[in-house]
Amino acid sequence: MNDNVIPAELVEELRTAQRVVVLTGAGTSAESGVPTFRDAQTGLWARYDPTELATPEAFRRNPRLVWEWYTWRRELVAKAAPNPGHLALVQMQARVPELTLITQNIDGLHQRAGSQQIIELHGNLARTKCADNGYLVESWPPTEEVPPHCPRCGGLLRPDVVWFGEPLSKKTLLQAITAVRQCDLVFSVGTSSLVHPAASLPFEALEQGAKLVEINPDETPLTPHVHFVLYGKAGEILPTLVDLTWPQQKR
Ligand code: BJW
Repeated sequence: MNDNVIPAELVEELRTAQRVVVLTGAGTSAESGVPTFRDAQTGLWARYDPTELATPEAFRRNPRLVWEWYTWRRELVAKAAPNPGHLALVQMQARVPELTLITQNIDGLHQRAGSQQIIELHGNLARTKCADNGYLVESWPPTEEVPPHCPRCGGLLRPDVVWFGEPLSKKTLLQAITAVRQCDLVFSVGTSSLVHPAASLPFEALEQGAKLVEINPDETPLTPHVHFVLYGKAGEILPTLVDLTWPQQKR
């Protein structure tokens, strides 16, 4: 990523912004070795389409398969570390008066990098809940059953994530909408902008007069609507942008 690719106008927008929202997707964790949602899966999982596993129907049809897929992903994420993109967002948050990080990712890598004020739209892989009653479950007795059963009601356990066709938490979505409606600048980073309501958030900001920036190696449905497109990897562009914007405070 060449410094000249980042427009001076964007650097000025970021330097003077009071309220910034960063919306991240799976591409933000790609450089940590976590496959994006629509990338081909590897190994054992190569023959499964993630968009067909992340549904309540898939869980009803084959709870074991879905549980094991999430176990595999949990293990992958445990071995991964935050990348320079995650770390640059921590720096950005330290320098902007108010920065809200909204993530679609369930991997917890922003938290591990040190970001604060994170709105997790699609839940978190580290939490488990009862598929019947929604109780959050911290632990359960050792068992051979896959998935295990809820210690409170006997229902099946599942990850506390939001699958296709399931509503997002009202409170979480409201927090995200409020943040985008009040901000000056929105970054959409490493997301295909295909999945709603997350993909609608930058449009809410646009309606209120905010400037939009997209960071992605590829075009997305959002690209024609943004003020600045930075084609490339989040782990390269974000650190460069932070260094250009606050040059005296090099990391
Ligand atoms: C890089 C990079 C690098 C690579 N650097 N970039 C309105 C219109 C149309 C449809 C709908 C609508 N409203 C709702 C819907 C239906 C549906 C939906 O959006 N469907 C579309 C696919 C058409 N939405 C829902 O079902 C949502 N629920 C809902 O709306 O409920 C309403 C309701 C109300 C009342 C009762 C009942 C229902 C829920 C959506 C939940 C999404 N869940 C998942 C799974 C989470 C758990 C898990 O991870 O397993 O969330 S699906 C999956 O997609 C996951 C992701 O968070 C999400 C977004 O994917 P993301 O992050 O964009 O990843 P990718 O892989 O798509 O893209 C990666 C990008 O990175 C690419 O662009 C690369 O180029 C880029 N990249 N390397 C920067 N190094």
